[in-house]
Amino acid sequence: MASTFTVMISLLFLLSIPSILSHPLDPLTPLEIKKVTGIIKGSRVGSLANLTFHHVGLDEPSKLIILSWLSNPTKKPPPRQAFVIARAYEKSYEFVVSLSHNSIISQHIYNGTGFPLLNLEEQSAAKALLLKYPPFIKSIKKRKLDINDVVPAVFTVGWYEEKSTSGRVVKVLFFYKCGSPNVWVRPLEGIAALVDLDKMAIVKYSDSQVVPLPKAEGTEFRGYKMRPPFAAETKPITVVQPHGPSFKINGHTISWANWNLHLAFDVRAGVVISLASIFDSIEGKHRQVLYKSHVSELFVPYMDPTEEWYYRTFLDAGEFGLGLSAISLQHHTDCPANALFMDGYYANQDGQPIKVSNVFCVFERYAGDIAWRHTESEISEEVITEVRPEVSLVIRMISIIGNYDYIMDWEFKKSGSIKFEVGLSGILEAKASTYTHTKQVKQDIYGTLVTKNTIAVNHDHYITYYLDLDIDGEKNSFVKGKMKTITTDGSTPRKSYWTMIREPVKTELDARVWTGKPNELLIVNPNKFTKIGNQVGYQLIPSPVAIPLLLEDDYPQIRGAFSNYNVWVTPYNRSERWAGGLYVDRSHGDDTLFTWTNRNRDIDDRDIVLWHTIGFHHSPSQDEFPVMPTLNGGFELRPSNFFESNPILNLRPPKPVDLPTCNATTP
Ligand SMILES: *[C@@H]1O[C@H](CO)[C@@H](O)[C@H](O)[C@H]1NC(C)=O
Ligand SMILES: *[C@@H]1O[C@H](CO)[C@@H](O)[C@H](O)[C@H]1NC(C)=O
Ligand SMILES: *[C@@H]1O[C@H](CO)[C@@H](O)[C@H](O)[C@H]1NC(C)=O
Ligand SMILES: *[C@@H]1O[C@H](CO)[C@@H](O)[C@H](O)[C@H]1NC(C)=O
Ligand SMILES: [Cu+2]
Repeated sequence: MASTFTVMISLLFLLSIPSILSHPLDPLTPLEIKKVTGIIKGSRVGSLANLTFHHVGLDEPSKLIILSWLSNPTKKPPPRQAFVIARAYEKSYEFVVSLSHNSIISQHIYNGTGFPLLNLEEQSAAKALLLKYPPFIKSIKKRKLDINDVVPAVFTVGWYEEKSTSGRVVKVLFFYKCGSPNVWVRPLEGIAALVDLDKMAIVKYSDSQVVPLPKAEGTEFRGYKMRPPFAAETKPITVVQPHGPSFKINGHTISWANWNLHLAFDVRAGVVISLASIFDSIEGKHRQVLYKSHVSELFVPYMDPTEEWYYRTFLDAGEFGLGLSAISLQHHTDCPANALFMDGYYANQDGQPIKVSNVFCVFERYAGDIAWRHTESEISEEVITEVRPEVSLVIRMISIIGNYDYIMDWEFKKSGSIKFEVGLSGILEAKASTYTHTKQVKQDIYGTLVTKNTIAVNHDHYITYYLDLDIDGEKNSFVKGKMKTITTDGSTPRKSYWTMIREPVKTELDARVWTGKPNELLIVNPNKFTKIGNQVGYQLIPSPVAIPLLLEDDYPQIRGAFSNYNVWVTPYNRSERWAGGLYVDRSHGDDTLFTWTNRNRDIDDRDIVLWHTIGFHHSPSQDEFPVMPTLNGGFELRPSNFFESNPILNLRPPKPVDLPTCNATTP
């Protein structure tokens, strides 16, 4: 009794005293998650049915409210609200809950196409169902395998205008762990089950063929199991900051060098960066750059059209959640020795807060790179050399979507650049096959034979970023600079040169771009110029580019239509955040960046959002087996006439650091 009482007192205390560190964009705290789901469970629909929670997150105050609060942050922060998607009676319920009034502000049933994020508990339940299913047990016996070594996994199935299976169904597929933890390269090809998640029932089961199980040998990846000869080793290396890091984390606000930003965890997007502003020493104040940015969707279509594989066309952010799939980062390996860590919280199926410790790391990167330099040797009296080392701030999260590991970095530079980088690692999605040598292959195998009996299937990764830039204010414009070859009139020995023709883009459809062509893409503030008259802006330096190769009317491409172009610009709209739609699982592609922009709205001199998709066409190779060395790609947002001159010109040369272990000795 006494302990319950104390807990209650402390809960009340925590709830009633606003933390001095709280910021209106902070993610829901564990207490807030409990409170929100408790209110919903106590409501009429909650008391009649067993609601399952699929999305519990902050319902952000409007931009207007945030900006007005920012102008005077000592003011009381705006009231906190949560946005929730729950399932009951095979329907998706949307709730907006007020945390200050402990009440449901709005509630309605979503009746459009598609379903919310899959929660982890229902995936486990679907898998457990199969392990007790007599026909499946029979299939395993038939193959002379041990059911205790079977590892089931849940796969989303997309949408193909099916008449028969309209519900919230997933496939359960099977893998084998005896002899190696590398289950993804050892599929029990030919066995598949279709499970209805709402009914939690097997609706279809098939055991169509027996394909040899790929051998365990050569698939191991655990360090302690490795035997010589080992790969070449290098001597120990680390980053040492004897005076500690140069950044400060205050709640969720991070300040470092000339940058200020807010970092939040979201169950769907993972990392959400807001209110990134940079100090301008000439203007003597912080200037707005990025109102909000996060990964909006991750589209991974596989290229095997056969019965057992055709449906594998994942929309990972909206189906599995990049935050929900994020792991606790390891000190010294996932992040360098000088990293600090932050935790994240999400709501499980029952609405209980679940902690993911060390879900983000924040560190200063110094990898021996150069921020700027010049050696002047034309002046005869002296040789001048000025060099400024590059030290940047990195925020990292790693999501594990089944077999793949996505390492996502946000890097802030003192020069004003922001780099967005993705590293792909993990295990290739493999198909078991009878082939043991490429000589036997006489037809399309939809991938690469990476070892005997194992085909790594061709696929793409498209990562779409939501980039709400607010360059010195909300009203911005998108400018396309076309580089044009000009033929001279013969008055000069040169026959040609290129010039830049910059044009503001007025509407959404004209803003769609393929970045393969030599273009300069700018978000500018059309109402602000430098002292000498250039328009203040930021440039998108795109990369890497992957042009979709599927037909535009193919079902996966309709659902992933946001990859039809790799640059889009839309007018800011609070409800347009998820490029594949809010309800992505089994969606029909009727709520995508593609459908929104077809309205061809005005985007000139207003609050606009830039969307950029980076892509990888992945035709696997043996070098990526049994674990894939990281493949990196990313893009940069770089100041373009944003500052009057190089903002780090007056960065003082670094003082020599004298640390006992840091001097390289010349042999
Ligand atoms: C809700 O869950 C409880 C406990 O698991 C169960 O006994 C009850 O039948 C469920 N109610 C409904 C409406 O599904
Ligand atoms: C779906 O909801 C909308 C708006 O709430 C309503 O106008 C429409 O009739 C509903 N459609 C169905 C099929 O229930
Ligand atoms: C905002 O976006 C939603 C979803 O696309 C749309 O229904 C609504 O009309 C949009 N609002 C405006 C003002 O464009
Ligand atoms: C490391 O190098 C610095 C600069 O060359 C020198 O002053 C210092 O004595 C060296 N320290 C050690 C431990 O060798
Ligand atoms: Cu890949």
